[in-house]
Amino acid sequence: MQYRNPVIPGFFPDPSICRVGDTFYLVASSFQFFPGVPLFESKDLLNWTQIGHVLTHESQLPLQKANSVGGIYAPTIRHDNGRFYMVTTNVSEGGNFYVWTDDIHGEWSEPVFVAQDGIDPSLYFEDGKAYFMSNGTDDAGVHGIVQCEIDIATGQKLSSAKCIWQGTGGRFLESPHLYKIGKYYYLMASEGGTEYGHMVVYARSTSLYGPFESYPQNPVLTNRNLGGYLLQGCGHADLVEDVQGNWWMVHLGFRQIDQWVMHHVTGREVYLAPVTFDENGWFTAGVDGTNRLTVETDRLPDIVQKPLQELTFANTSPCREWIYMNNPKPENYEFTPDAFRLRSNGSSLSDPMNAPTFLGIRQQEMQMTLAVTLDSRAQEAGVTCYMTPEQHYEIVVRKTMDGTEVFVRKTVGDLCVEMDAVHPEEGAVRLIVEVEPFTYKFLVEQNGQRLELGAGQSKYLSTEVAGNFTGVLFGLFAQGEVNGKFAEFSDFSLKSNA
Ligand code: 6LW
Repeated sequence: MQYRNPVIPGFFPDPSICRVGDTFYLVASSFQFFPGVPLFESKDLLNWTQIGHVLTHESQLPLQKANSVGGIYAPTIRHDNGRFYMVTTNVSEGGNFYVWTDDIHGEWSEPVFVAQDGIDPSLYFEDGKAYFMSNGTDDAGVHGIVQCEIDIATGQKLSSAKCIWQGTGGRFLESPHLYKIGKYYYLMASEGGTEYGHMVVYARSTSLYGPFESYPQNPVLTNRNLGGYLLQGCGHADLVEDVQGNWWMVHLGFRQIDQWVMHHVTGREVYLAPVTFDENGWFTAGVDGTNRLTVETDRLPDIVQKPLQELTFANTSPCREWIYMNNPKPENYEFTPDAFRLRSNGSSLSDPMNAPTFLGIRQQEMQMTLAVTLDSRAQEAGVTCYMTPEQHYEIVVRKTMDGTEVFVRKTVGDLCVEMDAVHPEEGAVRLIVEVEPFTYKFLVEQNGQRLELGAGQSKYLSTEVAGNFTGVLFGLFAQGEVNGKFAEFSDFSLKSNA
């Protein structure tokens, strides 16, 4: 059979996976968005259901100081002795911490902090002991993958941190994970940076603290030499064994908007690659050390991979598919079964720190249609294609002295353009975004009449332009004067045309 990659499309970077019984669990980074650390489950590695988020309370996730490259970086999920742990870094406040739960569908604990620097923390459990590692600096001042034993109840360090590996010489050694498989400890990491040079590397040892011997054929997985292939940036991986005893790797990668156009807007997504051990205890991954958009395998017989379904307000919910920017002020949001109501808190989409009233849902494909009905009393409300405070396009419905105007505003860096406005009658309008690989087209509809408002080139919203770690979100927003008046969004639809 063949399976399709990505297995989870859209901005879900830095995947980490574990299996408990016959169920796989996966988490991803969330940066400045709230709630934090999306959590998925799957029975078959191909079809994933988002069951919520790990960090759902402000006490677990203070984001007041998080800008568009701040907040929550690379999480790791592990299970030990009946308990799930998720360890991560809030780079804007607090550093490395973990939370735990005994009920994966329930609430997680308050944060337990670990006084060890570095990002991309991971946990390894053995014989009742817990080990913490990160890509940081050890207690002797040596930089690399550093490891210490911790008290898992308190987060206290029980040993000094020791650098156990410095990688193979590529830049940005990151995302370490340790596994014991057979007689070896395997230490897997990434190098090359999370762009086009990204790669997965590993080393092994018979001891937990090394010395580690590098896999002679490193990198074990990279698409860096696949010029002109849509899937790029493969790295930041985690391993899991399925019930049948097959090994798999989940890793991040991204899809360019076109074969020869090195821009991507859908963020870093989740990819799956088969892993095979040889008789000497080394493993290979993917298709000749690369990963592909379709992968041939006989390991997943009879599994039907479901396509993306149309998303509506009925089958999505706030705090699951819909996420806020930074810590939201609940009084500015109202929800009914049919509508989301938003009112301005005075900040705007271009405000670098102060989060506007906003609910966003990920762009998961490069060909999509979004439509929503907006009945607004707010000074400004609408639908945005949002990457960062400096990169966003939106349809704005603005109230003026003379009534309502609808227009497209495009912000790219310090350039801001407002296109020609149309003037609908009072009452609701339907806003439509036609998403294509190279463009976002914006339309407005009222009384059966559809008007084109303009278009924006997708590449200016890309990660290559924005220089960030996320992907485009389609956001519903209200901004401008704080007048207590709501903008009501209803009849939402987002569907893939891919
Ligand atoms: C993350 C690092 C990375 O901490 O990107 O691709 C950083 N890898 O491991 C942010 O997602």
